[in-house]
Amino acid sequence: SAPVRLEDYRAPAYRISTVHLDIRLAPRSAKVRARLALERASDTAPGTPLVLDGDDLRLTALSLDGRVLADGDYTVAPDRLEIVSPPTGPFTLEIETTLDPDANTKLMGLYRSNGTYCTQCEAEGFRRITYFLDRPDCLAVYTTRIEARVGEAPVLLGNGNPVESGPVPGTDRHYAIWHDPHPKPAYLFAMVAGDLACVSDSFRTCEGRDVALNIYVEHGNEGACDWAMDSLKRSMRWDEEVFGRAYDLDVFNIVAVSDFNMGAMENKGLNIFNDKYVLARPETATDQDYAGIETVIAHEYFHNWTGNRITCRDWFQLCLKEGLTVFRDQEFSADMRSRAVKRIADVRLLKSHQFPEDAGPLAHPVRPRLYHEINNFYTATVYEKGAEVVRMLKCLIGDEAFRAGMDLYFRRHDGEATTIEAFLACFQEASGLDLGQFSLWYEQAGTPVLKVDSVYEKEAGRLTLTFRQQLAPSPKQPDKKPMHIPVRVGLMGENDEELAPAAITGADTTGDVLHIRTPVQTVVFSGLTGRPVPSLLRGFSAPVSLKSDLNESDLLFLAAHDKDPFNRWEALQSVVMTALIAATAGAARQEAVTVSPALIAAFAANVADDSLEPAFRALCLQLPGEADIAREIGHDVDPDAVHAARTAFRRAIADDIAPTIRATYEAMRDEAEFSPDARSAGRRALRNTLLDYLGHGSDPAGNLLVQTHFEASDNMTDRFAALSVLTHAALPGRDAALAAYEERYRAVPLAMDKWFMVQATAPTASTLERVRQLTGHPAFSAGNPNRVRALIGAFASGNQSQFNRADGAGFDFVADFARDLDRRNPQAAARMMSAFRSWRALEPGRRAHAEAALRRLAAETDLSVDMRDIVERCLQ
Ligand code: HT7
Ligand code: ZN
Repeated sequence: SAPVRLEDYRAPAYRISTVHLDIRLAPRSAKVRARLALERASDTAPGTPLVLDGDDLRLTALSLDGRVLADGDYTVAPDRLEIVSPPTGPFTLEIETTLDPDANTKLMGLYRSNGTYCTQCEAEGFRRITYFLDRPDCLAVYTTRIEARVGEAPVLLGNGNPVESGPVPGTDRHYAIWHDPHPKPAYLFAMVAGDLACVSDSFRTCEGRDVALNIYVEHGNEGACDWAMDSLKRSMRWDEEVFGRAYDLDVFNIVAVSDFNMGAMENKGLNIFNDKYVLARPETATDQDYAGIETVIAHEYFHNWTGNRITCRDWFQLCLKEGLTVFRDQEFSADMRSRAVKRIADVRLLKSHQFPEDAGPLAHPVRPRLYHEINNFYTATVYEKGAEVVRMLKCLIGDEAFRAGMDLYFRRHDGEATTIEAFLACFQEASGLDLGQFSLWYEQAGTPVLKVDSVYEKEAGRLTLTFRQQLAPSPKQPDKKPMHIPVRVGLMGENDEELAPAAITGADTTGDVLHIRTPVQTVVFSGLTGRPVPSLLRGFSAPVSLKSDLNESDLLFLAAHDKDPFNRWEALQSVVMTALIAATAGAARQEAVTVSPALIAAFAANVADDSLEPAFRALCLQLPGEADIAREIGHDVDPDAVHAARTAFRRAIADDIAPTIRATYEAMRDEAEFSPDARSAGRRALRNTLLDYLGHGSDPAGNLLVQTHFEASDNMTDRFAALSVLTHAALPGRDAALAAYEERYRAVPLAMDKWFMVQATAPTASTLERVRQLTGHPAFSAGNPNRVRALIGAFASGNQSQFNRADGAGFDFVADFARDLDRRNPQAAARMMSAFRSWRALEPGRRAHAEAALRRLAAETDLSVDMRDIVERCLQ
C-alpha cells in the first residue's frame, strides 16, 4: 500500500457541517442512512470531485439534494465514493449503506460483542459504517437515530444528550434519538444497542451542571461497577481542580463490552470500554486491575478536553491527544496514590515497552512522518514517550508556566483540530523559553544515551559534571541533532543533607533542573562544603539512558539516603542490573552466581525499613525482568543464560536474608477486610513480593508457605500472586492450585485470562506445548482479543526464555498463530507480531530462526496491510 506522509497533508476540499444518521439494526443486515450537509471549501475550485472514504462498504441508495443520482454522476467501490461534479454551493448528500455486524470480526466499525451492537471508529472505522470524509480535521455536529427490536436491544445509546425515544408503531421495534452539540471528527462517533444493565450516579460540575453518570454492563455484572464509578467521579473533580476543565454534556455514559481491540475509547459522551477496565470485585480483580481501571477511566474521561474538544489535525499528531492525556492520567493517579510509587511504575513501563521499541526496527518518532497503517502507531512511543515529552516540558518551564500554557492551549484551540506546533507555541508564549530545540523530541526516534563524568575538587569546593549525549541512528534517521534535555540534579552530602552549591555555571537552570543542550556540556557546581554524591536525573526527568561514573558504593549510598525516592529506587536497580549482567555472562560460562555482601545488605535494609511505605519497598525488591536485562545487554543475548542468572540471583537473596523476609512477610499480613485503597494494596504488594522470594528460595518451609497462601487467600491479588509463584517456580502444589482455580473461575472470562497468562509465562520447556493445548480449552476463543492477549500475547511478550527458544519453535508458533488471526482481526495480529521487535539483539542461532519466521510471513501474498507493515519493518 502507498504510505501516508505528513508533508502531503492538505486541508479537506469539502466541509461537512452536520451529519444525520439513521441506523436500523439487525444482526446480519443493518441499514445506515447518512444525511450530510456539505459545502465546498473556499479555496476548492468549483466542480472538484468529492471523494469520500469507505472500507468494505455496500452502497444501497444515494441521492443529492433529494435527487437519486444517475450512474454517470458518481463512481463507487467498497473503499471509495466519488461524486463527479458536486454543486458549487452547499448541498445535501444522502447515502444508504447496508452492513453485516455479525460478520465484522475486525472489531472496527459496527459489530456485535456478545449480542451487543457497538462501534469502534478510531482511527478509521467510521468509513466501515458509511462513506465519509473520515479524517480528524472534518468536524461536524451529529444527530443519531438508532432503531432496533425492543427484545434484542432495550438500551439504545448515542453520542451527546438524549433527545427523544419511543416505540416504532406497528412493529416490535423502538428508537432513540441522540444529539451531540459539540462538533467532532468521525472517529469519536459511537452507538451502542443491547440488553444491558445500568448502574447510575450523578455529578454536579463546578459550573453547576448536573450530569447523569451511567455504566452499562452485561446483566449480572452490576455489582462490579463501584470502583469504576468512583474513579469516574474522582477524575471529573480532579480535572476541574488541577486543569480547570469541567464536563460539558448532561450525560456521561460508559459501556463495557467483552470484545474490544484496545483498552477503551473516548467517544464523545459515550465511552466504550474493554470490560477488563470496568469490572472489578475483590474476588476477581487484583490490585493491579483496580489501579488499571482507575487509570483508564481517568484517561478516557480526560480525553473529553485533550482529544475531543481539541482534537488532532491529522493522525501524525496522535501524540497531541495521547501523550498529553497519558501525562494527565499519570498525574491523576500520582495524586490518588503515592507519587513516588506511581512514578517508578510508569518508568518501569516506559523502559520495558518503549525503550525496546526505540532500540529496534520498529523505532519511530513520537510524531511519525510516515505510515502505512495508522493502527500500528498506537504505540508505547506515541503514548508513553509522548507523556514523557509533556513532563519534560513542565520540568523545563516550571509548574506555573506549564499551567499558563495549558490554559492558553484550551482557550486558543477549543473546537479545533490542531498540531504539535500549535501546542508548543502556547508553552513558548507562556514561558518565554525558546522550544525550537526541544521540539526535536517529537521528531527524532531513539533513546538518547547521556553519559556523565564527575570530578570533585575538595580544596576548591567544586564539582564538575561533564554531560555527553549521543543518539544512535534509527530507521530512516541516520543523522541526529543534540536534544534539549532537562536533568534534575541534587547533591547528597555524606551526613544525609542536600548540599547547596553557591553557584552553577555551564547550564541554564530552572530550580534544580539543568538545561543540557550541547553534545558535550560541562557544568560546574561551586562553593561546596563537603564531598557530594550527585543524584542525577531525579524523578527520571528525561527519557534517556543514563550512564554515570558513580561506583557501587556511591549508588548504594544513594539507594539508602537520596532525598528523591525515585532515585533511591533507581540507584538500587542500577547496582542490581550491573550485577545481573555480570551474572548472565557467568551463567553462559556455567559459573555459579554470587551476590555481593553490600548488595545483600541493601536488600535486607530495605525489607526491614518500616519508615518506607510498603509499596515502595516492594518495588525496590523486585528484580529487573528478563527482558529488561536482555535490553541492557543489547546484543547476542542468550535468554536461557539471562533466565538462569536471574533465577540464581533471586535464590541467593532469598536464602541469605530468609529470616528477614519471613518476618516482614508475617508483619504485612492484613486482618482487615479487603480494600483496594493504595495503602492496603501496598502492604499486599510487599507481602506478595516476599512470597515470590520464599517460593524461589531453597527452604522447603518457605516453599510450602506459597501453597498455604494460595489456600488461605480471600481475594484475587493474593490468590493470583500465589498461583504465579507456584506455577513459575514449579512447586509441588502447582497442579492442584491450577485445577482449583480453574474450577472456581471457569465461568468468569476475565479471571480465566489470568489462568491462561500464568501458564503461558511459565519459564519451562513444556510451556509451548501447554499453550498449544490451551488454545483448545473451552474458555479460550481466538475471536476474543482479551483471550488471545492472555494466552498467545503473554507467551510472545512475557516469556523471554520460551518464546525465544533455541530451536525456534516459539517463533514459529506465534508467527503461525498471527497468520491465522490476521484473516480475522488484522489489528490484533499485527500487535502480536510486535513481539519480534528485538529479534536482532539475540544470539546468532535464535536470530536466524526469528528471521526465518518473519521471512516466511513476508512471503505470504495475502497479508493484511497491518501485518505486512509490521513484518516488513521488523525485517528492515
Ligand atoms: N484513543 C483510543 C484508541 C483506540 C483505538 C485505536 C485503534 C483501534 C482501536 C482502538 N480502540 C481505542 C484509546 C485511548 O488511547 O484512549
Ligand atoms: Zn487515549
